[in-house]
Amino acid sequence: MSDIMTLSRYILQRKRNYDGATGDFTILLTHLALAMKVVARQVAKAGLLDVLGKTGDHNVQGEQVTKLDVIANELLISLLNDLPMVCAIASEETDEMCLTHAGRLSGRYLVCFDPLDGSSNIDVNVTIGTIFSIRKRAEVGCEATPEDFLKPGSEQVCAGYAVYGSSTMFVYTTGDGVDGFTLDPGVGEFVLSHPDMRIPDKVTCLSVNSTNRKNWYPETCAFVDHISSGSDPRYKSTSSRYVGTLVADVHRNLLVGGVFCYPDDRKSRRGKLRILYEAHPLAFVVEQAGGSATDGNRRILDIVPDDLHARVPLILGNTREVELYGEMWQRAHVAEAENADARA
Ligand code: AHM
Ligand code: MG
Repeated sequence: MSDIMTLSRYILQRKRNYDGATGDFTILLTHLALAMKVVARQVAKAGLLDVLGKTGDHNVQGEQVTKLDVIANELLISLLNDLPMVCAIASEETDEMCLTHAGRLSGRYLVCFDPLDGSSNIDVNVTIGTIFSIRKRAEVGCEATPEDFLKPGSEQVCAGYAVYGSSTMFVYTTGDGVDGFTLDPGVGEFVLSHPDMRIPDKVTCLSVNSTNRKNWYPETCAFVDHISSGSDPRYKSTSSRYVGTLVADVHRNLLVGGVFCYPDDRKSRRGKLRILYEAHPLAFVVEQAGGSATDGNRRILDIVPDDLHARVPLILGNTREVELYGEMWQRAHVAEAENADARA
């Protein structure tokens, strides 16, 4: 191997092309990547932690054995806490926003994350991941407030994720395409393996939890039936794939083409997935890879959350299918309004 493009080299090279760069963003992103390397190491030992955990709540070194999502959350918070460019953190695992020690007054960046996405898969050794999103606040010199986070997804300056699968990958965008890096465990570095990722224009996978069908609204039934019926040649080789880890489903669909769908339904009226920690960052990545994301009626990146933990219906992947879902949503809502008029 005569050359190796590590994540840090790559970020530094990009920085040279950007006037006015202070290096703050480079430091922030490399710390996030470091956190994900540490989480990957913990994930690799997950079964072992569990075995040790069963002997009591302490491992052989006398350390407390904690659940992996708590470990990942605490690790990310502690690394970001010491960075002077980060003023505040919002995590899916934490009720309130948290001001950092080092940057609470002067830091420009706000960071959101889902420390371990796919929690139900942790104990069964199935792919899980970490999702992150970075925003810049308008003013520095004062403490950030939760309102600083409650902005449209189009204001993110960077978003990405790590997937802890057969290998660990780190994928991110700063609004100029999407690049993917694979962790080389021997070197301990993320190495550029998937430059300029683009979602292929074919629907290899449809990812939806079909057991929720009993609660679905008509647009979701119509959409899934259209793709599954086999009548449209575009979906001849489409297959159902659902990991139950959002980031794993989205990552796979980004590589092979497909659409992920976690709609609102009669049981979860606002959907299940969180805007700040899941929908905004993954919509940013998917759009930058040539795809789209909607809640049925609105582009995900235009949605302004009304709460740090607000949820949203999420349909994302190939643009054609995301638009098709939007058309079915419109049709279903027009029909519903006509029925209501007829009854009045
Ligand atoms: P989590 O962040 O607590 O793991 O929950 C979100 C997860 C997503 O990763 C996944 O797409 C979804 O929940 C699966 O939900 P369900 O089991 O209802 O299909
Ligand atoms: Mg999640």
